Amino acid sequence: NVTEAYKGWLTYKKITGANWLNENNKWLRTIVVKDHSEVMKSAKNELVNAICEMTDEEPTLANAVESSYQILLTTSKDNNVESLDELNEDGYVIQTIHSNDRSYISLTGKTDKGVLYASFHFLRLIQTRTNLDNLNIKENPANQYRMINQWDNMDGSIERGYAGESIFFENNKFTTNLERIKDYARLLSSVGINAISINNVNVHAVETKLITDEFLPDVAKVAEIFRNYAIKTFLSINYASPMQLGDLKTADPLNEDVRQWWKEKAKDVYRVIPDFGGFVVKADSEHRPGPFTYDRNHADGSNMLAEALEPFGGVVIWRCFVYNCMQDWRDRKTDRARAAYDHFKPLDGQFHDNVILQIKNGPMDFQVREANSPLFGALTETNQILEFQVTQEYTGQQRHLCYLIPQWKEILEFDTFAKGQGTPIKRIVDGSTFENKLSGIAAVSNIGNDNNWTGHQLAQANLYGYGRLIWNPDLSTEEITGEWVRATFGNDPEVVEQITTMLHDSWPIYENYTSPLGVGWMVNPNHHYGPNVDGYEYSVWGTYHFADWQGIGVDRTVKSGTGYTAQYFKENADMYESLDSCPDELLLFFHHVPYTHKLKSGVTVIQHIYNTHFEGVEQAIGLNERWSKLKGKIDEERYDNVANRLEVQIENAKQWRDIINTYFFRKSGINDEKNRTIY
Ligand code: GCW
Repeated sequence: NVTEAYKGWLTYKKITGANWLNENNKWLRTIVVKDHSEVMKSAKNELVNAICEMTDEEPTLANAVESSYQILLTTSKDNNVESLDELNEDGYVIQTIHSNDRSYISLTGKTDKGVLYASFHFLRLIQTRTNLDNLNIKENPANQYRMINQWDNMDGSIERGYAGESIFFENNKFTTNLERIKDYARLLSSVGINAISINNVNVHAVETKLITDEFLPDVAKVAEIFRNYAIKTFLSINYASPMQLGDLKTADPLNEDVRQWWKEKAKDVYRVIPDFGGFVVKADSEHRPGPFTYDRNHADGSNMLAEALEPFGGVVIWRCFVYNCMQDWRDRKTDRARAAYDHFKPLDGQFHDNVILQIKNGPMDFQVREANSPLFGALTETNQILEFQVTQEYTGQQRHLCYLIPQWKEILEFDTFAKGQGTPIKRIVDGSTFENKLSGIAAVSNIGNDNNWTGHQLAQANLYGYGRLIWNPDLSTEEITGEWVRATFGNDPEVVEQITTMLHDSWPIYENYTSPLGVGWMVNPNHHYGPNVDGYEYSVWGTYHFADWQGIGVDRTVKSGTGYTAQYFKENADMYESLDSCPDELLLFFHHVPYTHKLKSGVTVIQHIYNTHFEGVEQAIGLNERWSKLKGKIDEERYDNVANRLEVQIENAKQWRDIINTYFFRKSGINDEKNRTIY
């Protein structure tokens, strides 16, 4: 159903209201394309289709700039554009050029990829009604790898997917609906994504065979679609493949037969897909096989794969989500938060230069609030990329509204002090601080085959914003939101205002009625939806809050706890170690305190829990009221989708409120100062 819900931010709504069009239509009538690669064709097609939809006039195509008022797509230098030398591989310049004999708009890239990105940017300018007479824009992406990870299984299910089934696989085969994959490629490349891994990092039996002749031709077809949109394709692999696919008795990375097996395998893959990106690997993590079985470390494991891929220019993206998932809750010394650092910091400098470590933003697991991974800044000689989660596993599963751009911005801006003050995470993962050869950001996708891709219509903003933010981490949340809302819903000021503020308020609202003060979890085991305070309290996963009748929180200090705070550089270690300087929002992540402990905000911990949970529900109700003002201003499909989900959100928020408040009232015996209903 190619409705606006489906088109997302590539909704090229017909431009109504004559003003903008009268002034700017002159620029939109002819497109000159200078060379004819597939990527260039994608750019041209997007422009032609979009302009046609927006203006009702199909632009004509030409081979050279002959008259005035044309759009020129080119990678060549001979068109009066300055500053081309300042562009990197994916960069571009958009310029309205007024030369002696003619005026035209040039979309120039150093490569055809840049031209594609410029074209999408140019269309965004039209969607947001920018005057085109004097454009002068230069863009270089800050990050080299701008990646999406699908957690899709070949049976069609998606691990942590909340928007239907896979668009790639069904019934243990590849889909035949390649058109939908192409539309996904358009969405991704329109925000600058340049890499994708198409299968779940938990690689099960059938998916293990993706790197065999049985499936490689299908992978090649998908890779071709993505290639045309400047996106490289990767696969997640099973570390034990030599045993499961070959007839080896071991997957020991130092075993010669194993090494040879992977070298042959890499040849097979590159024979079919010469520009294949490489392997994504989840090893020794949550029961997945890995080098630990053979008493080898993660440098041994990843370097072995790196050697196999190296002749073809491939890379190994090796995840750092390695921790003991068979912990005993009675053991207070083992701390899951420490795990990634403890495993990988000692290996810094031992990885081949086509290995990239992929590090989750936090040391635990994509909670609504947690500390930032202390590995950022600690690895000085290792390629790395940061991993975000766009899919809302712990943030409402796309039934609740939770706009994550503000959270990601906070993370990227966090000062690690790795090279003294002014070493934010964004400058570590972009490779500039330690001059890494390979660097960037990846994230787990939130899409499935629901007509609107993301289940919750407004969750599209998280995918859009992710791409835009990692292209340029200096963009403000407001800029990103503004673009998305206008491109998606049009320029009606009331629509723009309501949706913008709803998005901006949504993460704090979700935090208010879920787990408090950075402690995390308190969700139902397995599916992770809905409140269950002790759901993970006595389990093996290392995810505890330690609430008793007197207090709550995880003591991660050096002085009396797990010593986790020492993994940070001194300024941050000191800040978190001390109760006085630890920020409120992370208090229970770092400290175990009595319920009567006074926060910097002036209220006690227990009163904070009560207040935020009552408030959170009221705020969720407020979101619904704001949305209802837009009835009639938005098409029904999108309006109803959000309205229905907001109803669910309110009911679930009440559930969260009452379970959390009741739990802590019963534990602590302390009354709510305002005597509100607690059960
Ligand atoms: O938090 C966990 C998720 C798993 C996921 C894992 C990971 C793909 O609950 O579903 O597995 O993270 O990131 O590997």
